[in-house]
Amino acid sequence: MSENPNSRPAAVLVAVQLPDVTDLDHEADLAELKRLVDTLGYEVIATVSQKRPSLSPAAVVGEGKLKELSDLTGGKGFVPSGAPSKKDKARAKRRAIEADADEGVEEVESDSPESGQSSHSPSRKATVVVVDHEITPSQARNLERATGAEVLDRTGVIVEIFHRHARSREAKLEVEIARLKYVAPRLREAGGGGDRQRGGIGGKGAGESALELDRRKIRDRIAELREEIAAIQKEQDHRREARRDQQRVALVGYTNAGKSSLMRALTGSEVLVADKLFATLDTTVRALHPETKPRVLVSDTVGFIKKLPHDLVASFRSTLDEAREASLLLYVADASDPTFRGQLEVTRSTLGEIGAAKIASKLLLNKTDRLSASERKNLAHEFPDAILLSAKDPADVTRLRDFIVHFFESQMVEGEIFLPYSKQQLVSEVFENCRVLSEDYDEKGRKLQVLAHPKTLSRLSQLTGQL
Ligand SMILES: Nc1nc2c(ncn2[C@@H]2O[C@H](COP(=O)(O)OP(=O)(O)OP(=O)(O)O)[C@@H](O)[C@H]2O)c(=O)[nH]1
Ligand SMILES: [Mg+2]
Repeated sequence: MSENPNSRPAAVLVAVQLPDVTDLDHEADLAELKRLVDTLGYEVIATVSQKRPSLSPAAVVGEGKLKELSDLTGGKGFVPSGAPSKKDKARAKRRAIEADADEGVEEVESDSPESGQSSHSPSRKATVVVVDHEITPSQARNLERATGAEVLDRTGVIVEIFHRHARSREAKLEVEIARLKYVAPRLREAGGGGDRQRGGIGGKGAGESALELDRRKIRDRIAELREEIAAIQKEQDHRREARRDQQRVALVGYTNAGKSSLMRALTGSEVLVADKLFATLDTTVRALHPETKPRVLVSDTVGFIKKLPHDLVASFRSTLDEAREASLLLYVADASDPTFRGQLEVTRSTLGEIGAAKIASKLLLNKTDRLSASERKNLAHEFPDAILLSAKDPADVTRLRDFIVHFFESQMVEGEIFLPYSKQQLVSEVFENCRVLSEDYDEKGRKLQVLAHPKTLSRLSQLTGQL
């Protein structure tokens, strides 16, 4: 699809540093946006940043900065008065997201741009402007008209990455809903302006009805998608129901922290590991390997990020259910990232929002192979309860596995299950869900001394008719 696979479209980042944001946080935000934009397949050639008490309602940055920005894109540098021209509209419509360039993206070093300045390579003009805030449709349109470039905000970038990375049917459907929700309000304003221009004073009604039609189509499509998702989720609910009292642990955390790498190491599965943001959008559940008796199921989940739009989080229901229903949450953090403490906060608050804050958890400070011995020592001191590890170190993974196994063992209780000869078909169920310590037979049936989770014991007792 891309015209020239060797040249990635050039993008410029735009950000306002609000009064309550420190220089360090501002730079970290921009570095993260740069990674997001890079994951999307653009090359960031410049950053325009400005300190302001609030976003300019017209075009995010002030007039002077807007001019500076437009020099980088080859635009007019101001918002022309009057309705947008046909050319403007065509440009605005053309999504600069055709390039399917999400393969082979290299890691971006975070050469954070300096606050309040712009850095640029004069060799080529940017065709995309990415704003590090959620902006209104009219701000987006004004920026588009002043710069002549495609304008995306942070949410738009994340939605597009999700769109590219979704693999399972459910993830694809969920992303389509998020995209439609994101596009719908923008359609309202972009379409409104154009229609008024075309129809003159009397044409407004006709224009709006065309718009209404679009909005109705979007609503219908969303309803259709929701139905399809509901059917898929019903199936998943059945599957989850079957796993209900199995021992479950979920890997949760910021995007790129190393959740999938740990999933691979713990379960021997071939889940996707990539140095991209939001590599994983589908939930995977696998048994801890080598297998334990009873089995422990490990789930890999979608990563979190700062300023992740709420409905986008909520849409990943199955991944969140995995976290909510786990008995143990492993909070994975990339300890080699200087901003990991802030990332951990995002993880904690997002999990809090979905009602998973009370679940037993363990902090895993990952990627310690990238740290010096003294950095590791300081971290161990700062986080005395955490496990410091590297997903790449088999000895560390074994330690983690031991921790998981012990966690579940400590919850198990000893009990007795009596299986009458008429219920021998349940024997495999018992062996799958319990650790059998001893067996005895009498004339009525089989007596098993087991170690199991209390919930499992009571369910099995019900099945065998002892309760
Ligand atoms: N050096 C080092 N790199 C690691 C470690 N763990 C993961 N990585 C690398 O970090 C990058 C991200 O790893 P993933 O396992 O895909 O991260 P994730 O948390 O699943 O990320 P998302 O699915 O995008 O949310 C990959 O390039 C991994 O190879 C580690 O312990 N040490
Ligand atoms: Mg992953």
